[in-house]
Amino acid sequence: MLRTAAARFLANATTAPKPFLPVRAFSSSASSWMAAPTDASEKLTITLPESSFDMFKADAPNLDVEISKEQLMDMYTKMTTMRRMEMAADGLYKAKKIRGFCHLCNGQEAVSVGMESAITLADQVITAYRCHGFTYVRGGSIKSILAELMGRKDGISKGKGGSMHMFAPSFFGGNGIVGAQVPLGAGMAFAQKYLGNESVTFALYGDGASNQGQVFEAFNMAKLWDLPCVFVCENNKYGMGTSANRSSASTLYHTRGDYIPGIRVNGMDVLAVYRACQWAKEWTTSGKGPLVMELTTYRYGGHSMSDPGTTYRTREEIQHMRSTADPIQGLKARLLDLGVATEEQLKAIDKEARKIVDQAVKEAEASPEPDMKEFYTQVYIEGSEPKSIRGREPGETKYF
Ligand SMILES: Cc1ncc(C[n+]2csc(CCOP(=O)(O)OP(=O)(O)O)c2C)c(N)n1
Ligand SMILES: [Mg+2]
Repeated sequence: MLRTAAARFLANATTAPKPFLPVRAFSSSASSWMAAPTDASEKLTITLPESSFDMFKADAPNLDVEISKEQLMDMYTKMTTMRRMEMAADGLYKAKKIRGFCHLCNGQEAVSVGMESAITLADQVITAYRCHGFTYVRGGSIKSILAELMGRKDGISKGKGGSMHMFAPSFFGGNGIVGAQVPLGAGMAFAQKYLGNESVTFALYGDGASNQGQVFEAFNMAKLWDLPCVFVCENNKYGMGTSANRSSASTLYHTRGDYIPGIRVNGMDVLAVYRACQWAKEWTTSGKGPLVMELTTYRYGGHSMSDPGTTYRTREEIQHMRSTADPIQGLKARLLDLGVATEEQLKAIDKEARKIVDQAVKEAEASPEPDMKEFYTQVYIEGSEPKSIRGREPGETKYF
């Protein structure tokens, strides 16, 4: 039951462009909220606003979310820590310690956190370049993410991948080619079905990828074979400098699977994302075939750090979204309204998140650059290398 501040906040969040997100277990040191006098495992029922979902060829999920205080606090902790991590990356980039591409997920935290809360590591996730948050919720450490961004040995891809190429258990990246991960996701779902695993693949793509031919080829195969695949369009209203309205003849992304049922979800509300992903998992693993899920969200920054993000949208719009639809503030209002946590407890979590991230920054910076011989590892499966890899000039050719 939503009351006062949370109700007002979420009402605002749904008048403007809609978005959302979820979370999973966190590192032990951030558990100061556990001191709360209430039973952390006790389940609450929270009824989502009706505007949380728009449906296409399917009935809406039940709006009642059954969730424990522990889960709610975990979501808050993860979103707060993720925001802090991305703010640290922003600073490191501006200090020129991170070079090249860097795609931050500030504003979109409810997507990865809500989804992760609804699934397990038996389920699989694959996304595009905006992957730091997913890497974190799927089990990558903050140090390994920041070290990867700085090209250090302790990076999650040994410092050889950078912002777009991070992987974790049941998380298949981190893909830099627009749309390429969508058919890969369908293939991953095919493997799940073929092996008889009762699990689902969430394949994410942006509004900027949604008109690609390969997306529709993947839809077709997934429906022909009724694969347990949820195609998730993260609609943050803009691509790399172009608004969705200018690049898509239809921005009803949840309907664009045609013969595949769809759901549009408020992607700025972590609980709506959580509920939608639970529903989508039940749907796909019960043999009903694929779904298209649109998560309406908003990125506070540009496409990447080199895009100021203010040439194709106004500063006022960004400010409006921050002040009326922020996913962390939305969850905070709910937690306070429901009496799940006090202002002090939430402040303690914020403080702890800052401490954890500051420590991770220090450790990542202390990590050395990878050894030069790492250039040639993890390119081919050991034993299958060709005789040589051609360099830019003969002297640089590597002979195995
Ligand atoms: C095949 C291909 N074409 C073009 C690009 C350059 N490019 C990178 S991201 C992007 C658009 C991204 O838009 P969207 O999917 O909405 O992602 P967002 O930045 O909003 O998260 C483009 C055109 C690319 N990486 N791959
Ligand atoms: Mg976009």
